[in-house]
Amino acid sequence: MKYCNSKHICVTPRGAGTGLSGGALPVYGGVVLGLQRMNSIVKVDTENFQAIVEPGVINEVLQQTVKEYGLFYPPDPASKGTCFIGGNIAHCSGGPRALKYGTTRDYVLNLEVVLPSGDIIWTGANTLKYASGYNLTHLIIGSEGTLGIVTKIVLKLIPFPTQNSLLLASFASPIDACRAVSSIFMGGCSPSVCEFIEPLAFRLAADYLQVAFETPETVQAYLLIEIDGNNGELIAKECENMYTILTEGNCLEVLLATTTSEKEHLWKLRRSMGEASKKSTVYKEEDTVVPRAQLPELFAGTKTIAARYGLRTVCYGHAGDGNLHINILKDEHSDAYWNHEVKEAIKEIFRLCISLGGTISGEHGIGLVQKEYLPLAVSEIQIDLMRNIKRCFDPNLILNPGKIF
Ligand code: 2HG
Ligand code: ZN
Repeated sequence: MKYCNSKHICVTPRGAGTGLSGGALPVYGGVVLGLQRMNSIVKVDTENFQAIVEPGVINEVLQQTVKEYGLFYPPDPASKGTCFIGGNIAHCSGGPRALKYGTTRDYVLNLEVVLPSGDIIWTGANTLKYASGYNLTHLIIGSEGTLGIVTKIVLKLIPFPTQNSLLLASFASPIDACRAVSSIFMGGCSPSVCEFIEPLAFRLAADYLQVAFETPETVQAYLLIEIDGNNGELIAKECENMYTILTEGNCLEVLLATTTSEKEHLWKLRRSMGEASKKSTVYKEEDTVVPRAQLPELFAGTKTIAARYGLRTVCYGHAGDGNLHINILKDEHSDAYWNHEVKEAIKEIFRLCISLGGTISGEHGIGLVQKEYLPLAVSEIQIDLMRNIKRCFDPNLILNPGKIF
């Protein structure tokens, strides 16, 4: 870093490259700094419930390692079998279980960071509480590799929840499904996962995985809901309450996955929906997020806008967080249409999302592909503050240039 900084050579840090906003692309050339070889789990501290890892550790490898000690690292992006912890820090990654357990930000205590100058700092302390000046740890989390390169991560762990139930509720109306999401919480339930899924997403995933998954014509939306904990009776009681709420919310049927293989089958389908969409056609994936009671309006408005532009979309995502992934499918549209008119459709969807109290990215970040839309969501003053913070960390602007703003 010292050399590149002195020579004004761009450096783009890169983890596993599973990011969805082009954040690890070296758009100005220079050096791509691969972190895959910094892949050791330095320590699992079973007394303090902490893990110290390097950025190139795969998310699921960490989860499986700490599970052997009865501990849990909850953040579970769909790409958890491939993505690195370092990339999860860069984007403050979420995933289905963020609903109950929070996102990456909620588990990071301290970071060793190499600054563009080559100086090495720790941003916090290995403590569960921190109020010793500005929180530089949280400033680095979500900075998409533009402020510093994370070389060690101290994570908080929690006890592993030993039991869970997985429900699949089907609805004739996607609006009813979206409405049921806030009813579930207002009815006193606190699921660990509450995913909204359109049937097309299941069909694409089933084709991609070459497995069977029937989506009857009558079903126009699903909710995939998990309830977890350590007390089977309490979980069963909450499932009954959930069943009552879903039935009152016009659901057609509620299936309970009881065996591990049934649960794994559903999760495999859910987690491959992004890849399946990509495999079926060129697509633009959006990561809109609104207060969850506004999901019905976001979904309905999106479909109206897409129809007006003749665009097919497939929607799924973390409904409990109000975080809806809208995958816009290119299909047979021309490149010209795809690169111009479709951007107008995206702006309309983002304006709708913001008008509902939301913003343009809940977990995938801005990177390269959402940069042009950021001013829709944040003010010029906010962007100026971000620019000044960037200049403070990286006065020569060599680190991951061209991203976010
Ligand atoms: C998911 O929730 C990921 O599946 C990826 O955030 C979403 O690729 C996508 O659209
Ligand atoms: Zn997601």
